[in-house]
Amino acid sequence: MSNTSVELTQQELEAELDLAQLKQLVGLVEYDEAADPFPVTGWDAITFVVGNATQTAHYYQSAWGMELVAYSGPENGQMDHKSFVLRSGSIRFVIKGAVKPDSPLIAHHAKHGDGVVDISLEVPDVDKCIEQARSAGATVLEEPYEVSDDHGTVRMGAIATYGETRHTLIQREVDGTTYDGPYLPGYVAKTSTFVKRDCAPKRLFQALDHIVGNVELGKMDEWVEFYKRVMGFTNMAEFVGDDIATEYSALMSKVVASGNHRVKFPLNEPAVAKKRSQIDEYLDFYTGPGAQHLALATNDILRTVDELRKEGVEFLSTPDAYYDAAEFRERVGEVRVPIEELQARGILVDRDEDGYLLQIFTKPLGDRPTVFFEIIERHGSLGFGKGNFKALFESIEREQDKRGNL
Ligand code: TYF
Ligand code: FE
Repeated sequence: MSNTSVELTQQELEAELDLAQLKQLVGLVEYDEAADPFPVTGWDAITFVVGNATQTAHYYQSAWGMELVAYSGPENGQMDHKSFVLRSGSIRFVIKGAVKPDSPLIAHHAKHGDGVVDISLEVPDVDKCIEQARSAGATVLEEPYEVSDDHGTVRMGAIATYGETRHTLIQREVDGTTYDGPYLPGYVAKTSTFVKRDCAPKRLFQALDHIVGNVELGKMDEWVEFYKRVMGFTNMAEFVGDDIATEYSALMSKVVASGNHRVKFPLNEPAVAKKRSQIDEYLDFYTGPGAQHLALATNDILRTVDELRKEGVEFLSTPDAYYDAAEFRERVGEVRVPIEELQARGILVDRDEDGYLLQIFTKPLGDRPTVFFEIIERHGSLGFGKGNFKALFESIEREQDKRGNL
């Protein structure tokens, strides 16, 4: 563990986050970057294709307190679709929706509904990453290329991952100069016309912790191997194995992470159990593998949940029995707020040898039972809430039942 100088992404710097804060928020670890075959600086952007980007961009501002920072669309010569770039802390969401009736986004949306099309990563050397990916057998969707505007030059490439999801790799420093535009060439800076009481962005979440991928039955290990072989990721200890799978969760899960754990990808596959797996339900409604949930990191989960609920965001419920269970208080020990405050909001707690975490899950965000968010507040724990899997999966299954799942 030699390298302590984990680089900050441009977005993290702009969000005024330092390494100590990030370490707490998303559980960073030190690692030997020199030996990394596919160095990743961090998340660059998460791109969603939706049925109505104009309204979805409004929702992320009004309900989720995000800030509009950039735009591309017919008004600036990009006729195919509208694309809104939103920020909260160090995370950037790009929301795209078709304008032209023959936009390729239409077919994508017809097939998958609202969902994540691109998990873009910032890398220091895009050519090195694409070469590594190719030699490890990955599908290269875009060879390295450059785009420029008045703000400078960005170098990009793209590889395929599960389903129709891609990883665009973005190098923002080219020949010693860092691109200083609002997002990418082709986008113009845009601030919101959305006026909210005091107008200040709420920053309800500060960073992205992990993105979970759902893959088909029997494919989880292949995708774990993909991330290890292609991107040099390593396994994290947490997993859901056979035992839990058949008992109540109907899924299997393993986690891979980039060297410093900035980027973490749990991967789920369905398991055969009493009821149809929540992962099968996802695969049916998304029409294949895709991103299932994004975990948004906050340092004040009580405020985040209160603000979101005030705006009508719905969360999965947690029965009182979860907090009343005899072993509960013993298991979780001392946390920074009274348990009653957590219970009043349905926030889950888990503790492991490194510390604890607080987490809560929204209901599906769109019309299909596919993509949802998790809100997570870490206090030392590097896990994913293993101790909550039972309560969480039961809650998900209650929602499935309401949707008529067998
Ligand atoms: O990311 C995780 O592993 C936790 C638990 O369908 C989880 O957030 C796992 C699978 C799932 C929902 C949540
Ligand atoms: Fe999660």
